[in-house]
Amino acid sequence: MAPVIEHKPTFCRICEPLCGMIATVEDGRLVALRPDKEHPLSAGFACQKGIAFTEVQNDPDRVTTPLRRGPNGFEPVTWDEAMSDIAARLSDVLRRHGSGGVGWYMGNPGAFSYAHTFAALLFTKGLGRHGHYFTASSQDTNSRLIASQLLYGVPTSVPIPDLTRTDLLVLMGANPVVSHGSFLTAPRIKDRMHDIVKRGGRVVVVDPRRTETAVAFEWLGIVPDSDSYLLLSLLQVMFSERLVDVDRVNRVADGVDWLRSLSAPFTPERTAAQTGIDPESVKALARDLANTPRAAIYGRLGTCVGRYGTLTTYLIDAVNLVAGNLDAPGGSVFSTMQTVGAKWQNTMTGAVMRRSRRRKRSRVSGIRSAIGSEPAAMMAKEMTTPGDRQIKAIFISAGNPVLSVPNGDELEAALETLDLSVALDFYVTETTARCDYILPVTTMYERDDFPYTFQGFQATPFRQATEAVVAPAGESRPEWDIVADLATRLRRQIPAFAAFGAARKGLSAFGKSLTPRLMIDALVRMSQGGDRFGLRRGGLSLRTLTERHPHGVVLAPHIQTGVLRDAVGYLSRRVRLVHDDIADEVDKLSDSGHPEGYPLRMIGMREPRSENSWMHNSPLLMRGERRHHALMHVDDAAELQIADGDAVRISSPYGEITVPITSTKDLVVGVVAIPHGWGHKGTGGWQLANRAGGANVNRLTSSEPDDVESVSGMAWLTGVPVRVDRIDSVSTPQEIE
Ligand SMILES: Nc1nc2c(c(=O)[nH]1)N[C@H]1C(S)=C(S)[C@@H](COP(=O)(O)OP(=O)(O)OC[C@H]3O[C@@H](n4cnc5c(=O)[nH]c(N)nc54)[C@H](O)[C@@H]3O)O[C@H]1N2
Ligand SMILES: Nc1nc2c(c(=O)[nH]1)N[C@H]1C(S)=C(S)[C@@H](COP(=O)(O)OP(=O)(O)OC[C@H]3O[C@@H](n4cnc5c(=O)[nH]c(N)nc54)[C@H](O)[C@@H]3O)O[C@H]1N2
Ligand code: SF4
Ligand SMILES: [Mo]
Repeated sequence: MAPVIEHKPTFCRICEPLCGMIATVEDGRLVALRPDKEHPLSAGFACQKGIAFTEVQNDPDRVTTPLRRGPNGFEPVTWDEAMSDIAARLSDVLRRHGSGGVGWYMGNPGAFSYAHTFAALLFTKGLGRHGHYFTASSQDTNSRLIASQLLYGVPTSVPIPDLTRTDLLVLMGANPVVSHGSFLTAPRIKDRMHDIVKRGGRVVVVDPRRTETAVAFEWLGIVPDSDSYLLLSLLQVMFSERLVDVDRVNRVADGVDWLRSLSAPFTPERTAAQTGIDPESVKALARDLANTPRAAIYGRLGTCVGRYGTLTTYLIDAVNLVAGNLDAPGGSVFSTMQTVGAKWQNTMTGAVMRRSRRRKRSRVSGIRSAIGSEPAAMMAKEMTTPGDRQIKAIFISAGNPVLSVPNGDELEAALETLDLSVALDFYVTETTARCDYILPVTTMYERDDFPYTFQGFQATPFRQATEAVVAPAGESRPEWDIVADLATRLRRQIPAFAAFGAARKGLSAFGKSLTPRLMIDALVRMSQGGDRFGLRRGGLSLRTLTERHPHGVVLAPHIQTGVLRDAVGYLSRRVRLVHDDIADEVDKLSDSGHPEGYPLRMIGMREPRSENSWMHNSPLLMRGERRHHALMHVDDAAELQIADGDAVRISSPYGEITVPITSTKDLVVGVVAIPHGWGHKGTGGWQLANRAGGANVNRLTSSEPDDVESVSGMAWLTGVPVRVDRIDSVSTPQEIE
């Protein structure tokens, strides 16, 4: 019989542009992915990772049955065996330690599945008040979210550059040519940036590395972790040269004078020593930002993961505000879903989040909760530090924290001390290999989806939803189903789960099941373009989206501006600039010394053919014997007599790794760039990844409470002091100390 071949429009959920894809499905099996030419925004673009996902989907190393770890390694078990043992052991932990004995870590791919996000929340909130919740965000975005909470009263109001209209885009600590944009959903982002130049505008990249983005546009090199100094100087120049329309700013914000005094000491002449940027360039940039009618400054990972991530992010927004670019066309804008009642939702969310921050602190570090989560850098210590709320059972979904969180070795060891550890993943990784169970989950093409998390970051208002394009492989299950199963098994013990079970039962009498899909459908219907449950003919619902707009639909050519009052969650509806946290961070700037013996600074580097740690098993992406390597400036390499390809030892005060060096002129002198997500070492089942190996850069980063950014609990991942030694000349670690 001839095979049945179908071509199904859907979209990629590896990274944030969510490029349109056509999935070729042959007899129910995904055999190819190609870019969707009919997608209004990605218009026939997809990157190598997106195409290579077929290899993940059909990977022979993929886990498709539940695995239990025994004395001889992992062995397959039935779902029922796995779930009843997990439920029994979890019950036991709950009985003995309460909800404070349980933790959940949700990694980055979790954010791309609305049902997964709901599942993790249902579980941790349902268990009780004392549970521990960690996410990849404390290595990624929490400083951004907390800066928003301070300024606008609500963490989810995050301004993005108005990419399609701006004439001056200043990128700080972002490399969208490789990352494809983050906290900024804009397919073909490189083309959109070239459009800026084509219409006579500029793109300026402030980065310690002359990145792929900087090469294509203008580069302003900066010393790692010194962005706060640069931003304070930009403010200082704007105020002192009277480039600020103070009345206009006063109309929307409280504390402009405070901000002026805060920045006053930081003249460009004073901060040049820290940033390495000459004062004239700083002044020119300040003038351009203030005088260009459509200008925006945008920061991302590089500005979020330094020692002052919240301060830096706050200052980015402050510069946008003071320069007159916040909430203005072509400036830094709020891309909202325009949901009915959003203003009051922001007020409520803001109040809840601020309350949770006042009340909840990380047990080990004392750091306040950030959007309901704790710093993942503390996860290992939460497992090993005795006392009330010590973690005894952990669930890890869509994450590889052994490679992604500071001090992976510590976490690896801590996992072995637990009473129960369960991974929801489709690979045996450096992390899941340390768990008692691996529960096989569906991939993105095996589930329906609506990219809820990214709606607020759309550079062009857009909606797309998808049904699953293939059935789950083997015995894989969606995360939601796994959590719902567990909740049912624990319903006698946990009141919230009993209520959840009752609600599910009640709804099933009406032929409906209680799923997150119901909520997402309601959201689509009540937001921009939605059908308002039938009140607006031709409007959108999840069903009409997938049926009538399989390639997605653009809702408006541009983001609406003039929405600041609604984006603000404070009842005053005004931006709040005055914060003790910010003043304290500015005070700390001056005592940020550099430990002796570590003259260089480490930064991260994303690669076009990696996605954090989890795509190194794809032959397409690993072709050409790809290996892990670090970049160093030619002058630094010459001084240390390091030749290209030499393996070197890189040490920080916290640990050391060995990695080959490639020298380059595209770095600020004194900087070493090292990609993360490597360090596959054979504990996992991904054979190709293991052969490629590499080093875990998070051996160089610190999980000490004092090294975590104190306002938002962010891991400190950039600007870490390091030294580089030739292998033949390395002294022993004791001598280094
Ligand atoms: N190909 C690929 N794409 C990805 C990913 C991937 O692993 N591979 N990961 C995805 C994820 S999870 C995320 S969060 C996004 C991140 O998206 P981006 O933030 O755009 O990506 P990064 O490459 O991490 O960019 C950070 C930049 O900051 C610079 N930098 C480091 N320290 C400093 C500093 O102190 N100051 C300044 N000004 N710059 C600094 C680095 O040199 C780097 O160029 O990318 C996503 N896209
Ligand atoms: N030094 C340093 N460390 C970093 C960074 C850095 O730049 N430098 N970047 C940080 C950032 S921005 C991030 S986001 C984190 C990422 O950190 P993590 O999210 O902890 O790790 P990932 O490598 O993204 O691993 C994702 C895991 O999810 C699995 N997976 C993929 N899709 C699904 C799915 O649909 N469901 C489930 N259940 N599992 C799935 C994969 O197999 C893999 O095991 O790393 C952070 N760590
Ligand atoms: S850029 Fe990101 S979303 Fe687009 S195809 Fe590549 S991995 Fe997928
Ligand atoms: Mo990330």
